[in-house]
Amino acid sequence: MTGGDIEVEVDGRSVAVPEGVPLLTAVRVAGVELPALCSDDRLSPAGSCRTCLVRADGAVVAACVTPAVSGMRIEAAADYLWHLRRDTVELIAGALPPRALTAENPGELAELCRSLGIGPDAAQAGGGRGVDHSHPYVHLDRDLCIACGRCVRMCAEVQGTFALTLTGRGADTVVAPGNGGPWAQSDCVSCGGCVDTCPTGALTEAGRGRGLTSGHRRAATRTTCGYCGVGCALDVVTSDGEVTAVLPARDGPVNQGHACVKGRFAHGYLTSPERLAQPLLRRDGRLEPVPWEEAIGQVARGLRAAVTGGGADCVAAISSARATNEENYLVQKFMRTVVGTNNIDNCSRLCHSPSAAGLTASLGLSGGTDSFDDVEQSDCLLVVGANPVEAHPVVGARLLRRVLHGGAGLIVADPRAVGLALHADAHLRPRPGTNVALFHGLAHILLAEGLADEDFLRERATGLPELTALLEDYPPDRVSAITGVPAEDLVAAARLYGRAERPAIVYGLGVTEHLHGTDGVRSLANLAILRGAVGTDRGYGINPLRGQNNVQGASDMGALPDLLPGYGKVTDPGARSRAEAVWGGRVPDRPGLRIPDMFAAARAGELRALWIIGEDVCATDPDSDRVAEALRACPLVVCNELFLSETARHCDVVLPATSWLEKDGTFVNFDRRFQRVRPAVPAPGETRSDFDIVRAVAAAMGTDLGCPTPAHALSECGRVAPMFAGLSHERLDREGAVPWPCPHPGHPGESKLYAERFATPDGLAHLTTAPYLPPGEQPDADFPLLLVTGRRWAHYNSGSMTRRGGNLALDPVDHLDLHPDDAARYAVRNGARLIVESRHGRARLIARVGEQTSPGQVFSSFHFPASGVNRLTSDHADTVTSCPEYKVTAVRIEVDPRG
Ligand SMILES: Nc1nc2c(c(=O)[nH]1)N[C@H]1C(S)=C(S)[C@@H](COP(=O)(O)OP(=O)(O)OC[C@H]3O[C@@H](n4cnc5c(=O)[nH]c(N)nc54)[C@H](O)[C@@H]3O)O[C@H]1N2
Ligand SMILES: Nc1nc2c(c(=O)[nH]1)N[C@H]1C(S)=C(S)[C@@H](COP(=O)(O)OP(=O)(O)OC[C@H]3O[C@@H](n4cnc5c(=O)[nH]c(N)nc54)[C@H](O)[C@@H]3O)O[C@H]1N2
Ligand SMILES: [Mo]
Repeated sequence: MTGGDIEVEVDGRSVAVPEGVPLLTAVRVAGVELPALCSDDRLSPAGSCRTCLVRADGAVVAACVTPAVSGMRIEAAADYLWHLRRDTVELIAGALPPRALTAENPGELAELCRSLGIGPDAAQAGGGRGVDHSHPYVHLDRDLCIACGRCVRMCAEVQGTFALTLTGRGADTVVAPGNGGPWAQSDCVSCGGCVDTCPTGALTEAGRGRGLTSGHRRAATRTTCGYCGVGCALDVVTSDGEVTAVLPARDGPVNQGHACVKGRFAHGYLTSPERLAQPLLRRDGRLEPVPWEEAIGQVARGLRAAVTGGGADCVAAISSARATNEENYLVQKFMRTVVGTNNIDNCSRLCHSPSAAGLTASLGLSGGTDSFDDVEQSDCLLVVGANPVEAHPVVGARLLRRVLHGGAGLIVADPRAVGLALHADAHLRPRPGTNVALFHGLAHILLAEGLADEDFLRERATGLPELTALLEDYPPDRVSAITGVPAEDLVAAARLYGRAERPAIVYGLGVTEHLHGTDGVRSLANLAILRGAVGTDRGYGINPLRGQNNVQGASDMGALPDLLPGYGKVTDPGARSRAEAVWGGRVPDRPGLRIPDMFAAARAGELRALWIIGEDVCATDPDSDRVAEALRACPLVVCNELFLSETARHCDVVLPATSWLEKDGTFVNFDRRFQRVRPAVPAPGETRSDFDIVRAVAAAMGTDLGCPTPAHALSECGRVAPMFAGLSHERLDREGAVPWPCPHPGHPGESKLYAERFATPDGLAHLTTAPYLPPGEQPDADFPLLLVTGRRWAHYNSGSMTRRGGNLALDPVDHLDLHPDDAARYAVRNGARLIVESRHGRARLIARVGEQTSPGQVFSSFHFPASGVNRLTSDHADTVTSCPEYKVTAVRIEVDPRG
């Protein structure tokens, strides 16, 4: 018994439980399992099905909704109670058609009936209420619905979407989408939670995922999702070498049984007829299938010729944040030791490179400061320039839960009315590109109102006098003029953050993808430092929602032009010699080219070979017409791809690669956890893993790269990078997830950073005094609207995987969101075909009129390369890291005269 526990008696046995828990819990503690068809541990109790009847202090009650009171005497196992419960279950089953209890429908109700000796003939109802099969992934059979409401509560309480309701009366009550129309047109975001909790099979996964038994689940392959950086643990059920279903793991450390439309359902790409199955080689201008040996030979000869002709720095590679740690480790090792150049980068450049640079400068390490489990405990969440409801849905759902049910305050800073903003205590809508002014404005108020932690600032931080002087220029009225955020909202938000006991900052690309993205990250970190809310028990620091499944890992592994595995600088002789000792070769000491510099070098005729591994640069890099120009100018362009992407079309050699469901290795998620990736299905056609491809190219160039398996590669990486020395596949197989830094095998990893000191050279947190500077582009008379680009929930980046499967039905095109005022001004109807032009290029998008964006601002996704959104974006980039200014482009729109 612990403090706050009470004692109750269950069938004569005394048990201790926390006061107020439902009797169902107490009975389970006593070892009696009750049927409970409307109950799910993750949901609030409903007490609607009456199958968990017990007798408590003389009265028969539903155990799931009756709170335990000290000294209560509960009867649970008596025969007469089992009869009562059996009768109730029989009554429920009797209202269903026979198919409810057949072997093809192995749900919780069917299993319960079997265990209670209720035969299939108990279900005799006629049915006739019909089905809703409008949705690509979730199917409803109304006749099997017992109106237990689990799906409705799942949608509201776990997912936070509120898409479902119960309609009808009495025996006709049935689940329905809240909009009253078909499921496919509802607010459902296809997380699959309703299907998971449905006890009867009324809600099932469409297609092969129907009718899974516990046996299927036990035989599943545990892996880590290969879409975004949340790092959901998934159990992949297969049959005949194909994926049948992907189930979120209940013991997944981040997802805790939840998933989203991508990880759970977007695996149709695996078997797409467009999937590349053979290497392709350009001959007479056309890409033609060739045997592997020939393709690899061509790449090896091409790379050697480039080095011979122009030196090692004429070769560059872009490694993939979609690929594993081990693959990224090997790619950078190949470039540094076999080619002899530091020209290696990854898509972190386009994404959170300002986080890496900014957090390192302010606090010392290139990662978020706290685990998400801790962040979730915060009493005040400041979510800045991130839209987790769409881009990190499992995190979005957890944050929403904390706000709606856990009492945390929420401040959202985003120009758009994103999902979380609807539930925020304060929603600040800065003009895109004005973050630095916004954060300085908040800092000004923290200082002015005495909300800074003076002891912390004295002992653990540096730069306060300089910052105090700078902040004089950022009083609320001036900041309001720059950002457009009303001064009183600034004050309200600063007070919420400033007075919270344990505030946490969570942020996204709305901070980084700007001309002054690194200044944005650093001035945001200022707020946590001012409050002493980082590296202490007085807050949960500052945490980027890293984007790709393994973008943290790709950088951790040294797929960067200036940094080695574990973030040793290539210019640091100590770091180089540690790597050289393990690799047995010289490591070049000159930092290499960043992605945009690679393209510039190609256009200038200075790059002779470029190897692109899993990035569709022609679709997703900015000013994409100029990217295509760079590829055309480069004599040898090779890519590893799943599909004939926009980039692959420009390549000389295309190597068909395996994807996350087909390979072995590890990913690092957004809160720095290493987790295992395991092949669930065999590699299709002649595809090979990026790991094997890099090794084969090295072998063809006469070098054995070592690391015969991914497990060897991670171990070797631990020898180069002390912060990963404690990690191995074997350990991760045993423990599931381990965060870095993890310096030795017995070390648990540090989920919270900087408890003792910051990892900066002087051990202090560094406040920045970077002033606000305007964004690279401004609207003017010719280009009067400000375009922000970003994500939609159903698609993933270039869309190469999510466009090939059911997600296409959920969201078939890139839309341009615009405010009704602008729609009226430019005579644009909802759904109109638009031509959008910037100073750099032109795109075609479908108008969506609504109030999510402010007047004068428009928003579009970039998930359909054919729409050409990245033709619009400019080559302005963060002045520190070259991260593109994707979030600010001046555009004009017109309705396409062709209709
Ligand atoms: N469904 C889906 N999920 C994804 C992805 C996907 O493509 N689709 N991609 C993954 C990747 S690679 C990444 S990096 C992450 C990105 O995840 P997020 O960072 O959440 O994504 P974005 O939608 O690009 O941008 C976030 C927000 O920044 C806001 N914003 C723009 N400018 C400003 C500004 O000046 N100030 C402030 N405060 N906010 C601003 C935008 O309005 C937008 O809502 O998502 C990952 N998850
Ligand atoms: N306008 C605009 N553009 C943006 C952004 C924005 O906010 N606005 N965001 C930027 C950001 S944050 C990012 S991260 C980039 C993402 O841009 P990309 O990295 O180009 O996008 P992805 O679609 O994730 O995937 C890249 C390619 O890798 C392939 N692939 C998937 N898995 C594997 C694998 O295991 N091996 C190999 N070899 N290939 C694989 C896919 O088929 C796909 O073609 O986009 C950037 N572009
Ligand atoms: Mo990203």
